[in-house]
Amino acid sequence: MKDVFFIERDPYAPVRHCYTVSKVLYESKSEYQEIMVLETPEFGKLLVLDGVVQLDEKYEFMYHEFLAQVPMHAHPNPETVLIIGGGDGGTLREVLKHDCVKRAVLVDIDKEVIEVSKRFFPTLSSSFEDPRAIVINEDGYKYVQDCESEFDVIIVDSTDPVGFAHVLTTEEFFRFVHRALKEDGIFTAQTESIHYHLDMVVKIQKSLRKVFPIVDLFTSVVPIYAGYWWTYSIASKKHPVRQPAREVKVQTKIYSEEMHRYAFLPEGFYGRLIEGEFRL
Ligand code: AG3
Repeated sequence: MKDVFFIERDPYAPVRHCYTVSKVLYESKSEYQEIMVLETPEFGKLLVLDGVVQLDEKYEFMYHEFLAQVPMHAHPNPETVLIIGGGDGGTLREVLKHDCVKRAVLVDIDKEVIEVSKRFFPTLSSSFEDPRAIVINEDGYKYVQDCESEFDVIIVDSTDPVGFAHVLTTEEFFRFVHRALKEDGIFTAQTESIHYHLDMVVKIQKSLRKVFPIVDLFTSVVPIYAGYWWTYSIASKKHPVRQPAREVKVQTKIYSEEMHRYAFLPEGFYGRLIEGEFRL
């Protein structure tokens, strides 16, 4: 049999990943996007939305653990958590590892992504069975506008900020998030590649600084995302974020107290990057 390849349609990166595919397991067009599930010999299954690979079974933990565990551990006692996007359930799984969480609301605009994840990605979507999980199919941007002092942690696990996810990177949205958080709440969002999307990272960081007193950037390696070196923006009303506020007791593959600190860029380097004194 001949090898079959899938070439990713990354909207910004100057390189395109090409995957060897053993089987196309699912292909459809939902109300919002094209959804595909591909089987690969190297990465396990891939979830592809609008031509961009969102996750693979082999390395998804390197994204989900950092995105969720850093804000969850920076907060001393997160009880109520809001996830915007994240319809595959990976971020929800990480959040629900914490016994202190009483309620985790996941708002994803596209219910077909949740259904597809339930069918093909049980190690991520089993989190939907947890009685503390509340799933809402709505536009997260709209949902957050009606919340006030409700959440300890808010996490955005979105697709690239093109199309309907773009509004989730605006200063206006960050103001709604600020209001939706409790007085010591923490916000985190995935904010793309540190080199290919640096202008976007800087813009997001500067907008967050207009709204929150504490703003920072952490990174992790995600082997399937172009550039590999991925950023997460974090903003806090009160708690420092560069170290965990409590002991790491949850089971993880890569996240630890040490990795939490390591994920943050040295202050001088971070400052020069955001001020545009240094370009990657
Ligand atoms: N969401 C972020 C995917 C970004 C990939 N972008 C890219 N390669 N240009 C992942 C969702 C997983 N829960």
